[in-house]
Amino acid sequence: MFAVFPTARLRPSPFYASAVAEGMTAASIYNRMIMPTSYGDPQAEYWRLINGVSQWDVGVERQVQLKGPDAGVLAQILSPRDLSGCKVGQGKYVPLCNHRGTIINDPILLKLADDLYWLSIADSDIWFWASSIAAERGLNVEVSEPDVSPMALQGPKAEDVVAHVMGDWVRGLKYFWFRETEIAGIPVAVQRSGWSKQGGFEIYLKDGTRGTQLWNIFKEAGQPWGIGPGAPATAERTESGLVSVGGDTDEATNPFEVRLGKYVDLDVADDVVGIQALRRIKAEGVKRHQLGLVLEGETPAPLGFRREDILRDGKRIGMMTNCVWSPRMKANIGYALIDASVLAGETVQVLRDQGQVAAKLVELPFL
Ligand code: THG
Repeated sequence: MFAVFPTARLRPSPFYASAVAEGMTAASIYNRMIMPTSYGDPQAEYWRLINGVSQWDVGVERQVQLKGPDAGVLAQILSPRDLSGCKVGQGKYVPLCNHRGTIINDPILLKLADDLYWLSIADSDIWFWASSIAAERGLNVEVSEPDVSPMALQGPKAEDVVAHVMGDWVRGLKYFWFRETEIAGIPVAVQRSGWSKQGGFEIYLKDGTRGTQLWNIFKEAGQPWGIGPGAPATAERTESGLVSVGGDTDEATNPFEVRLGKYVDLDVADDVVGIQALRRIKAEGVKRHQLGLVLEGETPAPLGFRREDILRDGKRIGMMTNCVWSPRMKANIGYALIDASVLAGETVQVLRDQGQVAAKLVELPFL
């Protein structure tokens, strides 16, 4: 039995009661909210995501809403990715940087209307950031955190379940595109997205009083496909090469170092936060890069509370930022953030609590 004490300050998600009813056994804190991370059977949860369909309470992915005549201007000022081609109904993955070019969050941006955007954020306080920058730049835009909470359905059978509930039109949604609609009178936005590479959708609930009802609609509809509860899965996301900002990044990591350079357009306007630093970093040459690590050993040995140093020929070249047992690769795998001169194919040593462990550097994604 797991006990936490939801309070107004810890902001339980609208799906919190459902997560408890499903037998949640572990949780983490994300955006100062409770994020369920396990329901007691990590093996079953992993294989359900790989082979079936998994239902996640990801209400912690808060929305920062930009509303008003300058909403689009603010979105572009916050993001070093060129947003000029973004259409209403489209989402885009937009790493956000500070003025030094350090990555501070990696939201999905949803364009709901020409004057209405959501930033569906990872774990940092972008509401404060966006409202400060809007005020300092004198923009005509209201920044708020609306009552919107995503629930994810992930896995190869997610599309069948979501189509069964919402209609076959969802099969035609392109990646990160979404539609606002209702189900049983509950206002939602349905997007093809989610923090896995197994395919799936996110249902953004727009009325926090109806979380249990929405959860149960999908839980019941998913029975023929063997739906069950799950959570963003460290093993799957690592195998798939997804970045966890704040986990795989530190206080100095820029997007180029963690394979997010393709979401940076160096010719956006000079007033975009961080763009001048990013141009300088690119011109001077990026000093670190991110590769995969396949560690020796046949027993699961996940990363503990701290990142672990990586050595080559006895010299520190960087750190291992995550590590997890991969059920499909049958090895401990992780990410290395290391000197850009050290390349895939080389063997390095990771300084673990149990001693030095040899690891091979490989290109990401693993699978
Ligand atoms: N869903 C929603 N909000 C979120 C997340 C989510 N906010 C926080 C966090 N996750 C943001 N991080 C990511 C990281 C990667 C992806 C999505 C959200 C992703 N990336 C694909 C990839 O890297 O292959 C595709 C990116 C692209 O090329 O456009 O899907 O999960 N609502």
